Amino acid sequence: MSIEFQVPDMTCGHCVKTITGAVNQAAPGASVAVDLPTHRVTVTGTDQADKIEAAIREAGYEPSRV
Ligand SMILES: [Cu+2]
Repeated sequence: MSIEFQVPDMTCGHCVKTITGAVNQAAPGASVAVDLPTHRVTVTGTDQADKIEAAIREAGYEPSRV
């Protein structure tokens, strides 16, 4: 099962790094795939969607579940 977020304000490599770090911290052991051109973050190996969404938000971005 994978959890997907759309993060429109993720715009560069720095954002990718910040968001990946936040997700890793919220869901240790999950794997994170980021597609910058489509602003899509896909997380697999966890069911902690709410926790991950909160972590991305805390990192300063506006994620929405897809
Ligand atoms: Cu950026």
